[in-house]
Amino acid sequence: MIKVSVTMRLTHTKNLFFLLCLFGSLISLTKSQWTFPDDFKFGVATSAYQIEGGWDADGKGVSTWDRLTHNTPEMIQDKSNGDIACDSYHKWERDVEMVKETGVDYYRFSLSWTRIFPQGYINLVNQPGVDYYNNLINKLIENGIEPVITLYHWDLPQMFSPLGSWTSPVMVDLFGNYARKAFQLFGDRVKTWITFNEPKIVCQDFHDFLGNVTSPYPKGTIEYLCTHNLLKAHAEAYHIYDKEFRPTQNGRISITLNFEWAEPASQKPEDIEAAEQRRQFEFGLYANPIINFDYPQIVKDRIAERSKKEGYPNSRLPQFTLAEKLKLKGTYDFLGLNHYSTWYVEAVPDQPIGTPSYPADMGTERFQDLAWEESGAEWNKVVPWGLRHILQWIKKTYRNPVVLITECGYPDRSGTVEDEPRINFFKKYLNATLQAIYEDGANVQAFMAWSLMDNFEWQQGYQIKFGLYSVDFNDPDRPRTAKKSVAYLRNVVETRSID
Ligand code: GBH
Repeated sequence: MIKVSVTMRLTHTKNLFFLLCLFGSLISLTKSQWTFPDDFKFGVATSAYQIEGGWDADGKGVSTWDRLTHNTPEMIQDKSNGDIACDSYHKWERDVEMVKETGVDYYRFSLSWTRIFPQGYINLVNQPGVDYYNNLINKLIENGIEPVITLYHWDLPQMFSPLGSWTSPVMVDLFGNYARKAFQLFGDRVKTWITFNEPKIVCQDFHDFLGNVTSPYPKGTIEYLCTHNLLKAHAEAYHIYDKEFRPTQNGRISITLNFEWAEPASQKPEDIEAAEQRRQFEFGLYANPIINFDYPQIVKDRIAERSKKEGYPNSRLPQFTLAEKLKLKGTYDFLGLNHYSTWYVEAVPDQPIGTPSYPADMGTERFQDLAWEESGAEWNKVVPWGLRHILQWIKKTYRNPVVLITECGYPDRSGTVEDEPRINFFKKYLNATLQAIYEDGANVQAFMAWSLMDNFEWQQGYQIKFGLYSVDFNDPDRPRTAKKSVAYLRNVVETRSID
């Protein structure tokens, strides 16, 4: 600490100027010592298929990810699967211990739909599955940790694939029924609910992975049918909670959207516009109907125009009725945000009319700066200001909603416990969060680290590791070891500051 004592006469302008500068530097001194607000919460996150294993244990039904990894292992880069994963189905007590060790307030995990309802429909309940989540929830609460539950983190009952999965409107009620049961079973103790994790990945990026669509499928159409039904299913679950459970359970419910920041590649008006167009296609497509009203205008216009030129009788983007728009509007008690990385976006000429697709509808081009710090995943560059820009943009675009950062994290390939780069990543992204709170007035109320432990990283199998704890996947006991980042996070939570 530098101690300054100054005596001066304020009548002199030069001295006044000096005093102002001194004030300025004192303020920036305190800035690096910002602390997280008292009601700011920290958390760690996982998802069912990525950690649980026990894929057919005690009556669990088959999910799309069980089917996909078993039938087409070549779809996964290391041909692995989540059959055992971290074996959290058996090791849940150790998991709770670990969350406790990190010192955080929240544990965000997801329910495996087919562990509770093996056939997807709610007529058949698998009691061991219900017991599993009851035990986990109770143990968390005993340890002073709040459970945050995601209802759908990508593992759909395989039973629904022949129905067309999310491309079918029947999913709205099927999801509503499942959500209602979850609220009945666990809502007396669970006060924060997330309907869907990252609909963009489910609907725009994952078609080959849903395990439900046979090729060929109508590209440029299926994405929007999925979006449409998923949004309606979200609204259905929200209103079920609102009407039937909120009065007695008093919790909150929303959705988690992923957002990779789109920064204009230059200050040219066309690049500024391109970046905004990209945000609307990647984020606004989901956020706008929920927070504002209907799909974003630019999205509606572009898809309608291209559909027309392609000879479709209607836009490939379905239209909501007025009643549906009104039903969707406001179906959030907070906004769940998953954030990993940032891209520069530039304007490029639109693709000629040809095969319809979501990327062609979206237009624009994106790239990353080679100078940006790398991680263990090619797409995941360390760009903390991207998070700050997102939080500023959300504040401006959606009237400063409460934001819970439900995922943010750093992957490496080694899984080393000496994970200084991960610590630096958290330091920088937490600092960006502090800047957004204190300099920009963003209403961010939580930061949940992805992930509690190394786990099954979807198409990349076990090759990339996001964990605060490492897991030995070669040992049948799946022992977990704290990485250095655990102590770092614990210190952040205790001191409420990043250093
Ligand atoms: C999250 O999705 C998931 O919610 C979580 O389950 C997962 O473990 C975590 O990310 C870490 O991956 O290769 O350029 O096409 C984040 C969404 C989807 C972002 C895939 C990056 C790849 C971009 N991610 N995407 S690219």
